[in-house]
Amino acid sequence: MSFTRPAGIALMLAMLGAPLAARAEMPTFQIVAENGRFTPETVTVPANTRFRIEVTNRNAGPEEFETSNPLKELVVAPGVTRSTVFPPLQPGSYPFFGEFHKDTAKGQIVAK
Ligand SMILES: [Cu+2]
Repeated sequence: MSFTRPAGIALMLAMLGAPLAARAEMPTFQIVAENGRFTPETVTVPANTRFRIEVTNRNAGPEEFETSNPLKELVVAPGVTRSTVFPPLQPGSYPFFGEFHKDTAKGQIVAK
């Protein structure tokens, strides 16, 4: 199959645009790491839906946002915001913790 030049460009733009649209529509949830804790400590997300967790670190040092099921590790330098995308989760609760403040930085993602 061959395309005229304008059609080819339009097709390329459409292909580039699709992931951008998916990114914009993905549910995103903010978590702040501060004073060795996460806020909020319970994050409710839609079940069976990919979503993004965005972690802002306001601690003086680095923090690592971590879940063991599914396995996710996100190291965040102080003053930085980083995000990670979770796969669709079955309804249930999924603990997370801060690797560098294990005693205090604890929470859970609740999928419903
Ligand atoms: Cu870790």
